[in-house]
Amino acid sequence: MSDFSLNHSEALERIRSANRLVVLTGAGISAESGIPTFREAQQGLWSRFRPEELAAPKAFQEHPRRVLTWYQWRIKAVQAAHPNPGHLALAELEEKVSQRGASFTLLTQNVDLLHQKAGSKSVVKLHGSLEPLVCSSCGKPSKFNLAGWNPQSKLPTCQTCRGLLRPNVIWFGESLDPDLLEQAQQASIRSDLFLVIGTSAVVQPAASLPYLAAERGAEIFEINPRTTPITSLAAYHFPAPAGKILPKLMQEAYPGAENAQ
Ligand code: BV8
Ligand code: ZN
Repeated sequence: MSDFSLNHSEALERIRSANRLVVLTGAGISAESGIPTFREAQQGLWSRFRPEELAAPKAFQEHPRRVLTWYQWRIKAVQAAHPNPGHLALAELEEKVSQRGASFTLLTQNVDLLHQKAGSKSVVKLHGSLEPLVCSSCGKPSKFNLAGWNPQSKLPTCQTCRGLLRPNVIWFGESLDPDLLEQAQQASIRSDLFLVIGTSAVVQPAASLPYLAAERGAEIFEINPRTTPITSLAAYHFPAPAGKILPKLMQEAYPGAENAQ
């Protein structure tokens, strides 16, 4: 564990006084909502596949039924899930930061829309969202309900061009939306405080964003029960689950905050 340059009260002061606060979240912030993290999503039935072998265009071309069944399993997990105190605390933090005229940007790698459900407003969905499905040929969004699809029945197709429907996510080997990536990079470069929460920080180009921030002098805080490549960059590492530590941080930084535990 590398030593951290800030003590706890200094960390709280930074959160209270940041002018341009950016947060990058990964699957870990949804773990306490019962959604398996990306690495854990390879449980049981899926354990014989690596995420890169399911969340990729080649997998969809060669085994569309397998890929859609995996996404159906993930969509059902998300439909059964609710925002946890970590999501709610981030929505509260955004409100507090905006109230004092400072800027707050939430960059998420997650595709479960739980930040939006928790009330977060300025969310940049770097990797898209599980629904609505879109046509893999013409890109048209579809209202098709994958959760209710029978995996033994015919593959869902586009009503306009008969192309196969797919989740509206960015797969490995697919480029992120250039405008969203630019927005995320600009926010990171301008940030003075950058929180990295619940990500193993291996997937590019999202994992490069904290480095962009640090290069320009931003302070990096990390919330993760484990260490990651980012930990060595962090001025402060909270080695705890986000759903526990974020409400606590909010309570300490803003006594009387709503979502405190
Ligand atoms: C691209 C959507 C250009 C789909 C996902 C360098 C530059 C550019 C690209 C690459 C590069 N090097 C390699 C690449 C290729 C690739 C890549 O990064 N590969 C990795 C494996 C090395 N990148 C791409 O393909 C990207 N495209 O760059 O386009 C291009 C074009 C053609 C050819 C080359 C390049 C697209 C990447 C996006 C992929 N899509 N998701 C879907 O969800 O189905 S990525 C997916 O995996 C997630 O969205 C997420 O981003 C990632 C998983 O990461 P995490 O969120 O961190 O989750 P993980 O389970 O790993 O970790 C959870 C963490 O939480 C752990 O640390 C754990 O300790 C912690 N935790 C657990 N519980 C808690 C907790 N923390 C807090 N509280 C808790 N309670
Ligand atoms: Zn179509």
